[in-house]
Amino acid sequence: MMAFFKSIAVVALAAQSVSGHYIFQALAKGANTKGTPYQYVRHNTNMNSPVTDLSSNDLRCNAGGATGGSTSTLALNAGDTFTFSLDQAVYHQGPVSLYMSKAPSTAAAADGSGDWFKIYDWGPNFSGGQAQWTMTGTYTGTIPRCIPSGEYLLRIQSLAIHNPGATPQWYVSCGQIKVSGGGSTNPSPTVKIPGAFKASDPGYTANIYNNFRSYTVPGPAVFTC
Ligand SMILES: [Cu+2]
Repeated sequence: MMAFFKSIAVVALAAQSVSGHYIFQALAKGANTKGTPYQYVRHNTNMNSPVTDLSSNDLRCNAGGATGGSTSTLALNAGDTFTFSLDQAVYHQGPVSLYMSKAPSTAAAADGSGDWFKIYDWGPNFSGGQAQWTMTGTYTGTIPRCIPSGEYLLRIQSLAIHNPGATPQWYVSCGQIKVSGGGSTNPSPTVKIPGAFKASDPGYTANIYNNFRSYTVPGPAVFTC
């Protein structure tokens, strides 16, 4: 019986890998909330097959995510929590990070070519003697209280480094948000995407299976108010 069930599981896993990777597909206000897929998150056109080119504009909001299309913009207050949820839990090891970029006009019209700042990293926890990554189906963050009010792209990325020696993979989605009740601090440091990530970044080339005791998440330092 065990062998029978095991073979079913293997078939299911194979089907899953054919149908595409995990996708950050929904954004909602609140902690651990599951929103409606693609209501506030831009569509991708690649079944979330990962972006692997460090010079590609697809690193901003994924393939097909350069414009808002039918995506709505979620109203949040500075200091609010929000949650990105996926169709299935992240299953590749690597860091997950949150970025924001203020839209020149509306979030729907923003192409992600402006300045980005990072608001959170889920890096590895080494306290158990072995690296533990946050691999889950919901990622909750907080809008910094001090940033200016206005419309932003809110971006989440999973950098998959589960296969040392192969090209790391980027799983990316952008949400559209309108922040009210903000402050007057201009976030820093800022980066451009592409440009923020380099092939020489230690966190990009890390071998997570060999003497893996420390890790630096690629990208700028996390901005805090
Ligand atoms: Cu994969």
